[in-house]
This record gives sequence, structure tokens and C-alpha cells, in this order.
Amino acid sequence: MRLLVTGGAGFIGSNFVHQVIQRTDHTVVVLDKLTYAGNRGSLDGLPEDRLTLTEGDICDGGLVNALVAGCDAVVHFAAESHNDNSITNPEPFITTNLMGTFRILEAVRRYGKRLHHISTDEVYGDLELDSPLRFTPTTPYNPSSPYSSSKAGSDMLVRAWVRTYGVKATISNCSNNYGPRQHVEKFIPRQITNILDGARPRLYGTGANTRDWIHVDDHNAAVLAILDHGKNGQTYLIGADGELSNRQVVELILEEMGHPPTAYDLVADRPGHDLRYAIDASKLREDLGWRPVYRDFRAGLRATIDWYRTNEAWWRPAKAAVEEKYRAAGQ
Ligand code: NAD
Ligand code: TDX
Repeated sequence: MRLLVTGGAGFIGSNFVHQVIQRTDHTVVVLDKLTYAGNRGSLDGLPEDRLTLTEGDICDGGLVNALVAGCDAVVHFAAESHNDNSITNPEPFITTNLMGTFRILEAVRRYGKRLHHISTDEVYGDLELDSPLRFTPTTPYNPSSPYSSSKAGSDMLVRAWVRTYGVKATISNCSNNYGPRQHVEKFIPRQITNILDGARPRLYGTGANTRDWIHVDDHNAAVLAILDHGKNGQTYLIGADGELSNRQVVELILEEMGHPPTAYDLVADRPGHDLRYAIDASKLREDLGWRPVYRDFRAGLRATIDWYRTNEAWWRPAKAAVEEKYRAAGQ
């Protein structure tokens, strides 16, 4: 197959491209705007005869049409992805996540191509910290932030295009990813690179908020399984039973990096901060036979720490500006 991968120079998209090149015979065309979050270097070392990078905007209908016409299927990762940014400046979230997804949908409708839309568990809102509940495909949408509401809107557009126009599409809603090539604005890379810089990790609020961590390669293996065997019009939740409080994650990072587990600071909380996410991925496991490979979070975290240690040239250019932005927000 010839795959069009939007957002393929970002964190999850670039790891997806690496996995596709390793595990399949597909060729890949990446469409990426190379925003602050996109990095050409994330695609370094991949064979030129199987990968093309087009720098461009998913909101550019002409460009999207031309690329979609030439591919067999589209895997749509491109988005503005950071909650904190969406709180200070929501506009690019509305433009890229809603208008961009609309352009992709119109193109796959016009050319009759298959689409897989990448989304997030945050569309379901949050759960109580002490509740036994987890998100399932029938949990009502209840997003909290400008980011998650724009992703929720993009999912609704996909559902409507499936039902009204018969577009062939699947959706996946995944929990928090970790692994190599994640931007230093995000929680785990921020704390690792702070420690490498001699600074302390920064926990929002009390650190009790809980996320359901999954290794990025497990997420992408699930996406490949959905692309191959997913049923048209279906939504699949992706998660690996990896619930940990932010405080627990920071303590593990500190321990793995040889520091006392209490050597962190509590800082200003995120407005509207979701308490807890938790995914019930039984549909994916039962219908498609997917299983996570990275079952040991500490081992995956250790490998991620090693990646940031040995790839300073990749993250260093972004670090100072990110920390300046957080300082201004008291975080
Ligand atoms: P990221 O911010 O690391 O990468 C996003 C990529 O999209 C970047 O390369 C950026 O340049 C590109 N992009 C942004 N706007 C664009 C536009 N208008 N046109 C073309 N390209 C554009 O994000 P990520 O963490 O890799 O997330 C990828 C997808 O996965 C997103 O849709 C996100 O909502 C979803 N998701 C992320 C997580 C997570 O934990 N990071 C979890 C579940 C779902
Ligand atoms: O310095 C920090 N300190 C801190 O305590 C940062 C950057 C974050 N946090 C907290 C906020 C969250 O509770 O850590 C948790 C994780 O934060 P983020 O990495 O910003 O992720 P989150 O807001 O949970 O959203 C992520 O998962 C779902 C991705 O960024 C989204 O793109 C995805 O949809």
C-alpha cells in the first residue's frame, strides 16, 4: 500500500512511520506542516525509496486532494496536541484539528480512499480518582479543554462523513503515550530533560492526577492492526492498563536517574485539569487480537530516559523556549 501519513514528523506519527518501514512493505508519504512540534530529524535514517516528506498544511485543500488522490489509505495523526498550549491560544487547535480534519474527510470522500483517524481518550472527559470506571466505546463524549473539545469535534466529523457520505473510516482513541521523540513540552520528556539540565521536575497541583500510560510502539501496532483488520465505521479504544499518578511517574523518573524520589517541586495547576483517564481496551483485544508488548513501565521509561540522554541534539533546540513559556505560567 501507499500510505499518506499526516503529522508524520511529530511524536507518534514519526514512530508510526519507523514501524511501518520496519514491519511492512508499504511506502509512505508524510504530509506535515513542520510546526514547532514537527521535526524532520525524527525521520532520519529511513530509506528514501519508501518515504517522501511533503511540507504542507492539512488545511490546504488543493494539496490534500492531490496527495490523497495518489495514495491507498490515509492515517491522520496531524493535530495541535498540547493541552497547555490550547489554554493560552486555542485558535490553531480549532483551525488544524477541525478544519484540517474536514479537508482530509472531503478528500477521502472525493477519491474513495480509506481513512484511519487518530484521536484521544480525552474526548471522554475525566473520571474520579477513586472510581473503578474506565472509558469504553459507549462512554459519552464530555471534553474539558480547547484541545480535547477540538479532537472530540474532529471525531464527530469523521462519524458524520461515514454515516452521511459512506466514507470508509475507522477511529482510535488512545491514552497517554510515552517513548522516544516526544516534544519536551510534554510531561515525561519535560521532567527527564529538566533533570538532565540540573533542574527539578515540576508537578502540577498535588501530583495526584492519573494518566493511563502506553508505549508509543504499542499504540502504533494497534493502529496497524486496525488499518489491516478494523471494521469500517468502528471506534477502537487503545490502552495498556498503565494507570499511574503523575507523582508516581516523577518518583520513578527520579529513581531511575539516581535522585531522591522527593526531589520535585509542586507548581501551579492546569486550569480545568482532568483528574483521571483509564481505558478499557477489551474490544481491540477481543476483535483484533492486539496485545501490548511493553508491559513493564519502568523498563520502557528507562529506555526513554536513555533515548533523551543520547539524543540531546534532537531536543536541546526546543528546551529553553518551552521552559520560558512554563515559567511565565508559574509552572
Ligand atoms: P505532536 O504535536 O508531537 O505532532 C503533531 C504533528 O502534526 C507535528 O509534526 C506537526 O508539525 C504536525 N501538524 C500540526 N499542525 C499541522 C497542520 N495544520 N498540517 C500538517 N501538519 C501539522 O503530536 P503527537 O503527540 O504525536 O499526537 C499525534 C496525534 O495523536 C494527535 O492527533 C493527537 O491528538 C493524538 N494522540 C496523542 C496522544 C499522546 O499521548 N501524545 C494520545 C492519544 C492521541
Ligand atoms: O510539567 C508538567 N507537570 C505536570 O504535572 C506537565 C507538562 C504536565 N503535568 C501533568 C499534566 C497531566 O496530568 O502531567 C500529565 C500529563 O501531561 P501532558 O504530557 O501535557 O499530557 P495530557 O494533558 O495528559 O495529554 C496527553 O495525552 C493525551 C497528550 O498531550 C495529548 O495529545 C493526548 O491526547
